[in-house]
Amino acid sequence: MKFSASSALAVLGVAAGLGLSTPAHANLLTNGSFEDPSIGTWYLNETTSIPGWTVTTNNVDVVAQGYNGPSAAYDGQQYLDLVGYGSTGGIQSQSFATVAGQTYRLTFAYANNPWSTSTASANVRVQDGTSNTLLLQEVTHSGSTTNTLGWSLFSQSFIADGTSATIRFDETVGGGNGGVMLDAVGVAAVPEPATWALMVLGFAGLGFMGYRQSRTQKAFA
Ligand SMILES: [Ca+2]
Repeated sequence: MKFSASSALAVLGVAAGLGLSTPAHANLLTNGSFEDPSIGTWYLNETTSIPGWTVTTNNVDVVAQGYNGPSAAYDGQQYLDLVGYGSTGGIQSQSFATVAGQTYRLTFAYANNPWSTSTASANVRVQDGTSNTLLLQEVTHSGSTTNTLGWSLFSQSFIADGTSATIRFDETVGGGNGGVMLDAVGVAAVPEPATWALMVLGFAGLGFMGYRQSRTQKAFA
């Protein structure tokens, strides 16, 4: 097949029309970065009510950057301490729509409460609409300080088996002042092979157009 700039444009047009022109994936979670509501610098909000989330065990802390010394949030100005007042804590995301058989990627940043010398651990679990577990893993963190929380990054994929799913976090190790810190929780669909094929075609077309342009410029140089 002869590949022309116009056919490259057609491929790009098709890809764009299908919403596949960029590999950027929309986060299916609301308030995954715990920025809503803004609680102001230097404050901590011990709460059982966070937009987009249900507090399932005890209470949790939404923490504003600056409260734990100069250490920074991973994303934005606020993050979550999975243990509020007490020694346990848990949260569950709102239900989000899924397509059975589609692969999704769960990503988040985690650290541990810098005021404790204890290691902190939490279970992260993805459940389908009937509470079957699609992904279960324990994350463990230590060494966070008030200067730097030393955020670690979690990234695991799961395959949906129904029309909805939820993410939940449950503190397992740490106790009072030993909570796991969470930020930038996101879920996004992983592009399917067909999508990648379209994008590769699109990029090939762009490369070819660049080649044609440079040849044209040379011809006029
Ligand atoms: Ca945040």
